[in-house]
Amino acid sequence: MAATSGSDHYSHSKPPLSFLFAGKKMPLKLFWAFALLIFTVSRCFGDDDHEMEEFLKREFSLSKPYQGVGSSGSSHWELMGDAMVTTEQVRLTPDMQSRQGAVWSRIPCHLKDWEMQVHFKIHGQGKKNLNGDGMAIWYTKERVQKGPVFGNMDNFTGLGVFVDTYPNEEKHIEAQKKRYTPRTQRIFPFVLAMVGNGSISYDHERDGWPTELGGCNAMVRNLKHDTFLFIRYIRRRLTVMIDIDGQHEWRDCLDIPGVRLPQGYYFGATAITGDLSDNHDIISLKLYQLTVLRSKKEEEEEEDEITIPSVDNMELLRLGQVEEGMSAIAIFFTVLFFMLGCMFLIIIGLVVYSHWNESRRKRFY
Ligand SMILES: *[C@@H]1O[C@H](CO)[C@@H](O)[C@H](O)[C@H]1NC(C)=O
Ligand SMILES: *[C@@H]1O[C@H](CO)[C@@H](O)[C@H](O)[C@H]1NC(C)=O
Ligand SMILES: [Ca+2]
Repeated sequence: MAATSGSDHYSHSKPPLSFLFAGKKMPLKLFWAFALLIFTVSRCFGDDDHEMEEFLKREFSLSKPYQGVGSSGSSHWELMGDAMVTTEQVRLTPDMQSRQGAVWSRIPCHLKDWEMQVHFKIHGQGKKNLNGDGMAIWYTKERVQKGPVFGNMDNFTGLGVFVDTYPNEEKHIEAQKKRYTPRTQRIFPFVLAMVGNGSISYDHERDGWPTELGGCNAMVRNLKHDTFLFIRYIRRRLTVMIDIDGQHEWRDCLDIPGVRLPQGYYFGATAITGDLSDNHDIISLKLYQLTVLRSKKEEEEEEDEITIPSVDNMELLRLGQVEEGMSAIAIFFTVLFFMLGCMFLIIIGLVVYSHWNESRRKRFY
């Protein structure tokens, strides 16, 4: 097994500190971010990255020239549906209506900490919002199942990271001629993560909002440069980053602790088209094993084996989303008013004090 330091991409393996503050901005989170800042900074510089090593795991990776994929049982990867291999890519769906395709690993993955780097391309003839429906990267118990969730079955068990290119909910509400008040300011294409436990359904009409763990906008269609998605799972922390600007820089998409995923699940990639379509291409999937040193305490915490996927504090996470409307501008004004308020109080205090001082002096004379 070759130990690699990875492609160019991997050279910036240390996330910047802005990591903490990026993504959804909201006062509550900001408060916690500040509260945790010192702690986290010391951790970042302490153990995290320096003692982390990466190893490319070839048996869970898929790259050119895709030898044997889809044609022989000896390949580690299996094609399904309308997926096709060419010299340049694994095309999950062509830019045609009502297609679905997938590529699935044949081997269950028993790694504890890993990172999947997805090199993908979504392109087609359709103008903005006249394309669909998107693709997904999976780490699930089930494999090679057809279905409505970006070409995979509903009620799946495990992790799905979706690149949703079509805003179903918006269109649905427009069609009903209701006034559209966005509950969340989602801009499509939208990347989001979901953890299923076998009985949680993906709400297609609402673009998965009810089960969303977090997400971000990602303008990934019809780009000239390469586009990447990174899914990192370390110490039960799920981090998704994207690199879509051609700058070889990661952008944080979501970062959630307490994500419990069992070992021994399968990696896969799927895509689907409906009335609207796109080419959904996988150029490579690279899985890195991450070797992370754990403290005694962490080891003890992670001792009991996970059998059903779940996310800690899902309710709090959902609560966070309700407050999501708070934009950067709103935060700016909140801070501004807070500071003005403080100044006002100080001035009042000074005025009261000087009055009191004066009247005291008067009393003395
Ligand atoms: C799956 O999650 C849902 C919602 O959190 C919960 O109600 C249900 O009991 C869970 N099912 C299993 C099998 O754990
Ligand atoms: C998925 O689970 C939900 C809730 O448990 C159930 O109502 C639905 O029929 C299931 N769908 C499929 C396709 O199994
Ligand atoms: Ca959608």
